Amino acid sequence: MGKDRIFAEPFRIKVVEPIKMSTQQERWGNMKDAGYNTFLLKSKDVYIDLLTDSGTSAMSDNQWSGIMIGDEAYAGSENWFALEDAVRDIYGFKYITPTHQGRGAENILSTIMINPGDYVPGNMYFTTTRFHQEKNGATFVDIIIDQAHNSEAEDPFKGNVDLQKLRDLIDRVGAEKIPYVSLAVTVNMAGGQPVSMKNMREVKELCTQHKIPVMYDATRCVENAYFIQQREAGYAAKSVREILKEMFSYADGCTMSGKKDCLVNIGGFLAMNSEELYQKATELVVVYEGMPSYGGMAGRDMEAMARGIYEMVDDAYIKYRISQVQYLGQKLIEAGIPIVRPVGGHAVFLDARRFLEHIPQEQFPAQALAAAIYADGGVRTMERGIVSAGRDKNTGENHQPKLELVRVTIPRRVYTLSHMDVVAECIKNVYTNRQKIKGLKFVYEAPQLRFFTARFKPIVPWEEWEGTV
Ligand code: PM9
Repeated sequence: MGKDRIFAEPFRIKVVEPIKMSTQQERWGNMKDAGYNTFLLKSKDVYIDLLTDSGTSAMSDNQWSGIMIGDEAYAGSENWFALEDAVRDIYGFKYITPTHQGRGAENILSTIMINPGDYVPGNMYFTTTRFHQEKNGATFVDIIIDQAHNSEAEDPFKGNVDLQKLRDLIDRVGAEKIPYVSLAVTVNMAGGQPVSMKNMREVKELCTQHKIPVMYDATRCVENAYFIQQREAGYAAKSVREILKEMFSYADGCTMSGKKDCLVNIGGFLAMNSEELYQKATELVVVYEGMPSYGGMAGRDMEAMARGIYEMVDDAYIKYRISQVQYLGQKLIEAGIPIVRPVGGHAVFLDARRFLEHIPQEQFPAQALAAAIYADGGVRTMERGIVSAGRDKNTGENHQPKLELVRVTIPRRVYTLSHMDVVAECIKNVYTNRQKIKGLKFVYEAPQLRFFTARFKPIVPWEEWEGTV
């Protein structure tokens, strides 16, 4: 966003999808029926859906026209070659294995690279990523800078790796026990925070010295590239596309959830430069995903993704995308709402510890806050705190992340600035009524990735209040 300049969506709206307002009373009831878990709400009962930016993008007319030329041959679809070309062109890797979504790529990568007893360092955990690493016998080691765990620390590149932490791990366990470094650009669980180009270069240099591959989680790499353009010296005149190319020159491969940056509703891939690794990935993709020329995607989905990849690097689009998130963040900052600073790329993250100081972490304040926001304004958000962090695989004890957050996630090209105003009003009203929110306890907890399906009930009844819509 140009300094203090007004901005608007760089598109016109051609098709609309009506959304329904519910009553306050209905929403308190829906929340109880969903066990205070926003994942378990019905979409039809949600007014503004900010659960996730994953698979929720609005596709362009160009992408929809691509859907009509889907080549649904079982093997060798034309759309696969379009997707392969687009990934090679924009991400720069030699070999691409398509998957149905990001975790399909994580499954294959973890299976082919990890041996039991290995350690995988990464810049903060992500739920599905760590799950697949642990399932294959590795221990995840967090090597992100300390500031990333502090919601109030203002740092332009809060996703950076602390190189000393990486060196210490190499000294402690030996490079041969580290199959790869997992580098997320941007870092979802830290608040959508970027990694600087300098840091990527340094991580690669250190890893090269020790013959450790660097694999990116490229899920939101375009957002990372935009932050580099805006914040890192020497990049202001470069396009996001050029910046991406340099970012990937410091990686040996990446996993990708196409459901985010690539502006599609389904799809993903694993990409790499090593032919040997590609051979192994090809052997597994047929087991878990499908032919190496579709990997769980329909031909039409691959075409939409190939076209989305070119749209995502349009500088006007990405500027709008991030500006919309900043707009909401700024409104909340002005209202004195505690949020993660600086505002990240895909979402505004509320700091539930400071929002609900009266609820201890073991009573799931972020879970309770997400439930309250839905009940107030029909706005659906996601817990990203102790529930998402799950349990330690060895001790069975809850992980206790320093960040106890609610993610207010903005889908791409879906909502307008007016929707952001409504969301801000809702969160402000919840803040006013925050003492009425009480802690929760588990009614059901799945053994893995529990946040998706867990059910809760209040420890003491909540005093319900009048909401904003
Ligand atoms: N992220 C999100 O809402 C989807 C549901 S929560 C598990 O943020 C990263 C950084 C992600 C991510 C999904 C995946 C997995 C990998 N890395 O959902 O399997 O944010 O396509 O991607 C979600 P898939």
